[in-house]
Amino acid sequence: MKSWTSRPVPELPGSTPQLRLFDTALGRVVVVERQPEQSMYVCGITPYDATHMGHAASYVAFDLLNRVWRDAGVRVSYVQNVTDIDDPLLERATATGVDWRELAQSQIELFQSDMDALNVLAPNHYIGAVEAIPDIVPAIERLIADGVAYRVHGSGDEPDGDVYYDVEMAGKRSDATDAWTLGDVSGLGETEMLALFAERGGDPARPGKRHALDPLLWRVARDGEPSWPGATLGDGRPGWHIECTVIAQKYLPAPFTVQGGGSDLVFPHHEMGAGHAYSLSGVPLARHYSHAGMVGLDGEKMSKSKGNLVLVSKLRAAGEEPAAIRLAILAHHYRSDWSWTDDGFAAAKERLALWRQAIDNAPAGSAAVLVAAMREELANDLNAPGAIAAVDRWAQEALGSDAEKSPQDTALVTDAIDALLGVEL
Ligand code: 5CA
Ligand code: ZN
Repeated sequence: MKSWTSRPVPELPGSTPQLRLFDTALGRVVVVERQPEQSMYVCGITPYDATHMGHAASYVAFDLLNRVWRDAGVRVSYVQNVTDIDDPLLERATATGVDWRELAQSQIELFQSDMDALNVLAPNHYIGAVEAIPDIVPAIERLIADGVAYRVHGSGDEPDGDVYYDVEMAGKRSDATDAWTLGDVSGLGETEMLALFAERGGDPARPGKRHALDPLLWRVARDGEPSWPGATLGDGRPGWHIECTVIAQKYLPAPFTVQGGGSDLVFPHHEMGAGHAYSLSGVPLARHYSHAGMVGLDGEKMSKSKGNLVLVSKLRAAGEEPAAIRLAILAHHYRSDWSWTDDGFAAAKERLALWRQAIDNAPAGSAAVLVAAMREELANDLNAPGAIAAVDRWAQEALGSDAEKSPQDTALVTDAIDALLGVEL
């Protein structure tokens, strides 16, 4: 699928500190080993309602990582999926009387124009679940052949043949130190897992499963649902976790550097994806798992059912500047849960105006110090609020200073705010 187009990123002089990043699976900040090429997979949208502030914040978070790596002169191989077939998309299409393909297409276009507006660098590969089906089918066939996946008999309204992943069997397959067992990514106990599994698309009570937490790999065709050829699996459509696993394995090295998404993806999505990948390849899917906090509205969870989604496209249509939206997001550490508020947005607009007022006043020699401070903050687990505070201090000084103004420093600060924070002054 076609991706959007990245805007150019200015190059900055000087050297960069080594990146430290919080790793969800290890539960602590780790040093990310330097490599000439880094690779990341960031879970993409399910295109039935794009792009609310929570989505936007998760992509801006990993855009920071992308920018920190690029600033260090590293090539970044970046893959993102789009879940263009799944239950929520079909349910929304049915509820609104829109063809599911048209709904997906329109929301993907909206998402991409939002990402472009927010200056989020584009992935190298943007891959739909539907286009990945020819790769997903043989992967599931292999899991069945290896005894870590099984077909479930039909019961009630359910036909024969849905395929599930056997979490217990998969966890026992290897005692290598890097082998996957259930809980390795999320660190959760079974009771917590069961609750989240049911909440986030799993079907713990499906009759015939070996374990309540076994996730769906292949759903055989039902009347009125779209389906694709599945070779020995029969016509059907893929489960959610195998989609991301297969796309990541096809387009990225094994293991790739960082698997990213919002914290609601830790379990079951990234847990199961790590299991599928290990079962398929015998090596971990990713070296590190990284998750962005959840964004709410005025202290409440942002959700369709509450009708409190803040959409990037709506703000843009109301004439709000995307750079201010981005700055409002970056004012929160990517790992914290936070709420979008009118006050927060107003503060971001004021800040942007202040930076613009200060930029032509750059005192000679001030820019290199600021760039070093911003890099140090971002290398410390992508501390954007720290980097913003450094720019704030610089701007106050620039406005209050009667030192000699330096066009070179103005240019460097402009470039640094653009390259590192993705904010164009
Ligand atoms: N298509 C799957 C991933 S493969 C999916 O979760 N799609 S999504 O549209 O529901 O979410 C897209 C991304 O936005 C995910 O990383 C998700 O964790 C993140 N996200 C969703 N809601 C929020 C929220 N309220 N706050 C922060 N991030 C969110
Ligand atoms: Zn995913």
